[in-house]
This record gives sequence, C-alpha cells and structure tokens, in this order.
Amino acid sequence: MTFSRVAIAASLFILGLSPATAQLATQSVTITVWSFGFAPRPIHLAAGRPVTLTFVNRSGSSHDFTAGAFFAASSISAGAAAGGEIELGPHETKSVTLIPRAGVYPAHCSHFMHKQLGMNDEIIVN
Ligand SMILES: [Cu+2]
Repeated sequence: MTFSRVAIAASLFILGLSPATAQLATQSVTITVWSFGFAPRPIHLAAGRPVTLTFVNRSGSSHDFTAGAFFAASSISAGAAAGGEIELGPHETKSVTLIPRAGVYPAHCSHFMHKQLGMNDEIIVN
C-alpha cells in the first residue's frame, strides 16, 4: 500500500466512512414526462444515496415536476429545483443531483388540470 492509499484509508476512517461507502456511485434515475403522465410511478430512491434525476419531456408541450417537500428535504448538489419544481419546455431534458431523505413525497405537474389528467406521482425514499 502506498503512502497516499494509507492516507486516504486513514481519512475515510476518521470520517467514519468505510471505503465501500465512500465509493458508492451516484445512482441515475430517468423520469419520463409526457402529456399526461410520469414514469416510473412511484419513483423509488435510496435514502442518503446520491442520485441524479433526469427529467425527459417527450411531449411538445411544457410541463413541470413539482415536489416541494421532496426537494426541500433533499440536499441538492447540482442543478436546481427553484420553488420546489423542475420546469420543462417542449422536448426539454433537465437533471438535478441530490441526496434524498427518507420519506414518501407527492409530486405532480402544476399546469392547469394536468394533475387531474394523470400527471401525479409519488417518490418513495427508504
Ligand atoms: Cu403537465
């Protein structure tokens, strides 16, 4: 073991992390958006594990993914969810990287009547 590897291992030990935990890759979850729905439904995420959520709007209309409680409880490290929502123009794709906190959170599209037409979802973090 080289000095740097020993130093890294020592640092991880000090931080209370095992090397296996520190090397947990960021998960990737794609959320497909269309008129009028989301998939997957529900969305399952691992609590405390970094995840990049990629929202793909397959439709020629604007939509959003509104989940105020979910985004407020998460630690966002890349991208943004201003006002607790991801705005998507026609055929737009956006990503946000965050660490989710355990819980069950509702999500929906806030455009007029879209929720009633089927654009609602649930995020289950455990
Ligand atoms: Cu919509």
